[in-house]
Amino acid sequence: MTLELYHFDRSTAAQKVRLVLAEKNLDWESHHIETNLDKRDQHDPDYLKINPSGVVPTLVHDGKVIRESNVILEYLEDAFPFPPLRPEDPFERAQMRLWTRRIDDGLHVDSRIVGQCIAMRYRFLEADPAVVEQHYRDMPETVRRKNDLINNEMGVDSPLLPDAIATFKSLFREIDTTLADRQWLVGDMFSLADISLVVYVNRLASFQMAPLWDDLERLKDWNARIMTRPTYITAVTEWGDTTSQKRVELGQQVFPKVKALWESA
Ligand SMILES: N[C@@H](CCC(=O)N[C@@H](CS)C(=O)NCC(=O)O)C(=O)O
Repeated sequence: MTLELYHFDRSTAAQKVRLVLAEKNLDWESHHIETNLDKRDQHDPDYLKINPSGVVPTLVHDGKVIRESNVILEYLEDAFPFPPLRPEDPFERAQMRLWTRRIDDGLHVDSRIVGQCIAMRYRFLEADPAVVEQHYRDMPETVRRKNDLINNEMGVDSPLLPDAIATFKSLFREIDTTLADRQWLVGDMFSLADISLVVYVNRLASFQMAPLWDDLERLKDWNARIMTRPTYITAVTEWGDTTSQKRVELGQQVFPKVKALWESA
């Protein structure tokens, strides 16, 4: 049996797949796809054959290609059921899927909007314009391209940012409320719901935004519980910290503006 993962170290979508692989103690072969502007491996014609959207992650199990991180998580659960990360009870399973689909319903796009407006845009502003132009010409996903072009130009004044911040605020409050009488998001088990969402909390924190949810004690405890799991350390922390010095500085600079958006959301 072989499992191969095409992934990028700091990608949220890849982090959650690596977390599941670690929880299930599965061996896998790494194909590191450098998605930065210097390399742009995600647009390599050979990679596009297995992932036409030009994004990571992609899982290959005994030659079978599976893409879309939420689909990959459920696939791993079906193919390798132990230890389980999905509740047995049909109602709880439905609750778990309501949490995970939030990501595809907009959270992932919103996370990119926030990241691009606060920090990532500088990579594009500082790069050779010909390389940037080629990058966006090669990018298969139209929404991603259109959003980036607005966000690269406007930064924290982007018209897309207020709604993205509002999505995070309401999600984080909902997580905090849900945790009032339980340790994990669904039932009494650590599940794909917890794994999928925690990476977004930490992504926003890497942009120095954690003071925004300082009042959400249960969310903070839940986050800390997951971050101290040995699997989080091997699957996320050891693959590299997203909090570069530049990201810290940029996050601190725009914090007041983002805070105002959070407060008015
Ligand atoms: N819906 C996809 C989204 C994957 C995605 O957006 N991956 C990002 C990294 S988190 C990526 O590959 N970005 C490369 C790019 O935008 O060019 C999934 O969940 O697998």
